[in-house]
Amino acid sequence: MGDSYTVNDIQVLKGLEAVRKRPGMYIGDTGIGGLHQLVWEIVDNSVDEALNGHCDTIKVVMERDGSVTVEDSGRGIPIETHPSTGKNTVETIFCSLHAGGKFDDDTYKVAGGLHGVGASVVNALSAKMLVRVRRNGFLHTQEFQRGIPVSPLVKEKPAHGTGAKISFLPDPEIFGSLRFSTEIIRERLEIKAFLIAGLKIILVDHIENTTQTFCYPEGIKDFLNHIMEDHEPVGAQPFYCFNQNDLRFEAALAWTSETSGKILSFVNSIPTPAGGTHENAFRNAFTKVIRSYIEKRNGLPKGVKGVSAEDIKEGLFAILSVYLNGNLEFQGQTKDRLNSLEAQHIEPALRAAFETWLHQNPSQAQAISSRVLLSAQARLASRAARDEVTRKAATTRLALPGKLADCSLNSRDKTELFIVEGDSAGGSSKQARDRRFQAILPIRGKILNVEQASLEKLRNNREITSLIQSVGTGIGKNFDYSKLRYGKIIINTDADVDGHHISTLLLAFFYRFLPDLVHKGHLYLALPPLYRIRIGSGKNSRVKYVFTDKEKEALLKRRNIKDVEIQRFKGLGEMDAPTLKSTTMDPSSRSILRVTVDDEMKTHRIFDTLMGKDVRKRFVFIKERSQEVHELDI
Ligand code: 28F
Repeated sequence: MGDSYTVNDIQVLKGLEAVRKRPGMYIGDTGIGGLHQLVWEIVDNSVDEALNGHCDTIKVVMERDGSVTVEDSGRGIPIETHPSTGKNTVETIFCSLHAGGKFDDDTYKVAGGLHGVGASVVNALSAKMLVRVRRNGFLHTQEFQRGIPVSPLVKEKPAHGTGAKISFLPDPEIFGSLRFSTEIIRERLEIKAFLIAGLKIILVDHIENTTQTFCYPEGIKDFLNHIMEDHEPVGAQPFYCFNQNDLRFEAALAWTSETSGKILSFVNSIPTPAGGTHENAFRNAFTKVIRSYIEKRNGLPKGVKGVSAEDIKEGLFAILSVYLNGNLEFQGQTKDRLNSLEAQHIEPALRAAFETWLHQNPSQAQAISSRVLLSAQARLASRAARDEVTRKAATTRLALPGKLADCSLNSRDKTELFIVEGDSAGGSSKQARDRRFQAILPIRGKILNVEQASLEKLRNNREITSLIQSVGTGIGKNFDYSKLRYGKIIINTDADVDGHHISTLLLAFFYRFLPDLVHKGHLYLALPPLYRIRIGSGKNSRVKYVFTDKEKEALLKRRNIKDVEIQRFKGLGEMDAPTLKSTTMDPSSRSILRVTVDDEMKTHRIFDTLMGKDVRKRFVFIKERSQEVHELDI
């Protein structure tokens, strides 16, 4: 910097300071997610060049020193003095926070990321950054530290071609973890390569010494094939359409005969896992076209009144990629739901394209409409079964299930229902409870997996009916919150694998059929200990309860004690009443966790994965999550 500060310099410093003070506001968090956000911001600038047809190759290198280098074959960042700052354009882009909108709305038709402030945010949060630009026949470089230039823009040796190359080292003062994940970066880069047909993306990892190249000449058609893996499309041939005019978008989709499916949507090549306006418009378009096709051609089968958006979704695999010009608006806790209204305008174009395609491909159209009618019929059958379960529970409501040991108090805000596994745990819980406000319902064995079971099966499941009766509210359209009989519903299962499985099944049941109780915070998990450890003997002995093997090992190692007695609880039934009381039942000493739903979509997906039919998916999930589960903190 020069020796006199201008108003501009002060503004720049203030901007960067704001980023360093509240990094979360700009990149979400300062953990693994925020760390990787830095890479996305820089890569997205290269991707913007590619999206606008100026770049065919992007290379991302994970360096041994923890820095990342991103290089593109675009036009290179302009180096001339920028009229609004009086500085060169590189410095302007990398140091001014509020010079958003890519400075000039005409330069870029579409842009992703933080609307042009991405580069300065990454710079502010990097201990070091080196920018290299090939342009006008020369290499130009400039260096920064924590967002502040430490060199001028230097014109170096002559260089062929054009492009930008940026290396940055995330600042350890800001980030908790500095370890980039090849897998996370790979996944994101592969998606970019799928979304921009023909773009070549190379990922080099100098830590593991691996190089991977992604290039998909058929773009989202290749992407659809990839996510469908070994799923057979109904009607053999996927539908594909694109629009290059005012509103740029592309879609590829196919139905399978299975019930699972996957819709992946993107805006300006950024994933929108929670959907939003574009995805809704997409669903509407296909629902309307298929609905009118069925009504015109076949007519609806007996008993089926109409085709819903849900029916269309069943077995559907789809990629939707939309590009918008203006500022993108996102919604939701994790900002991954698109909220921009312009995206709705894809609906008429999608409808027209799909309609034409159906008329030109009658055999495909026939296969797809049969497939959709099948889900409509299945939906009606399960609705009928669900209503019957509710009716049964509702009519016998006055007679509470025989297995329920009810409490004497009636007031809902003081009472608690403990759901325990098996008669033996039921027996000891009855001894340990305070019968004035604590009720016990023993459940036998594993209750039905509600994600997989047809609703027909639910109806005949005794455990489920007695659960619904005890809770009192009814389910489905008969749900009545005012009839809730207990303020806390506490799931108390053994601390072993079977116990975890049963509590997961119960959680899934509540989440799917009594979601209001979960949202309103009535559901709890008790955490029974796995071991009792008595340290010392006689009068001076102390007792500690521990919840995991890891915790036990840690305790024994830390204390380095000789005189210990360890008791492992095989189940709640084996615990004596005082132990059970103090660890999971007595409000003054127990450990219980309230079940909350942070992110609806995520929870939805987690249950799908845990309880759904795809065993492989379930395995991956459990493997990936197991570490988190061990670290569960109370
Ligand atoms: C490794 C990361 O950041 N690549 C980029 C360009 C190209 C242009 C540009 C970037 C111009 C006036 C803002 C070139 N020629 N890779 C990158 N490549 N930025 S960032 O322009 C920025 C605007 O203010 C570019 C003509 N127009 C644009």
